[in-house]
Amino acid sequence: MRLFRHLPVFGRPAFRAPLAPEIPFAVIGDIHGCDRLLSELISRLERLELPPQHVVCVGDYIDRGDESAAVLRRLHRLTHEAGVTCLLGNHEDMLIDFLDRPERAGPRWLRYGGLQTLASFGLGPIAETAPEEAWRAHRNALRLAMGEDLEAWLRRLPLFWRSGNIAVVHAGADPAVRLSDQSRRSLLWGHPEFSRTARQDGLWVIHGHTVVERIAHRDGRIGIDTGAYATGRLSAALVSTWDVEVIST
Ligand SMILES: [Mn+2]
Repeated sequence: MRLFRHLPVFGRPAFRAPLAPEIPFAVIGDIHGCDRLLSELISRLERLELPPQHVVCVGDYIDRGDESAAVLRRLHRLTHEAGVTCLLGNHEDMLIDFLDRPERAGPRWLRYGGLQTLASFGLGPIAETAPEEAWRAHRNALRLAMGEDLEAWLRRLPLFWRSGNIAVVHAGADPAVRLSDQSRRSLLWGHPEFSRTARQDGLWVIHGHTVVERIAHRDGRIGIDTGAYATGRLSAALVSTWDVEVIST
């Protein structure tokens, strides 16, 4: 993706809100193995008359859809260029956990769609009840198929990104806690108070993880996961001062 150097104002806003980013940016929602949708959305962002200066992906690149390996490789490539940040999602966290302790983390990962990710890297299925050696063999095969660079990149993904009065996180945040003090669990899996209580510090939170029918704002929260895997609709929120515009596949 080329480096964007344009002024803000993308087009007609989906809604207006007192957002004050340092630069205009785009946030891409949960991809879940839908590489063709990701490719289409990125092309559309690049073709905008005034493209965003930065692109943030909220995590959950893998599982459920069939093209997880292709999504990871595309995002890995993109982050070598300026202006793209990929956050860690709970699904990537489960993959890393699987690499670290396959017999413990593997069965749970399968229940979250891990088989599709294994298949996308050319690995056959494995049963939740498989013996420890089988889990370790599968881990070794996945590690080989991924390659060192991709694994190292995954392990370095940040938990949040911030610009001005806006934070981008995967799932949510504890409204009573500063962004820099959030627990890993709140950011990756959400917090029970997140959807119930407005923050008092003026920080806006853009997030994925929970599927929404329409991208809107409520009490300082903007959810952008439009359920690409099930709906075919992958969305980007284009954020500039006071404006959010939405582009969906
Ligand atoms: Mn998630």
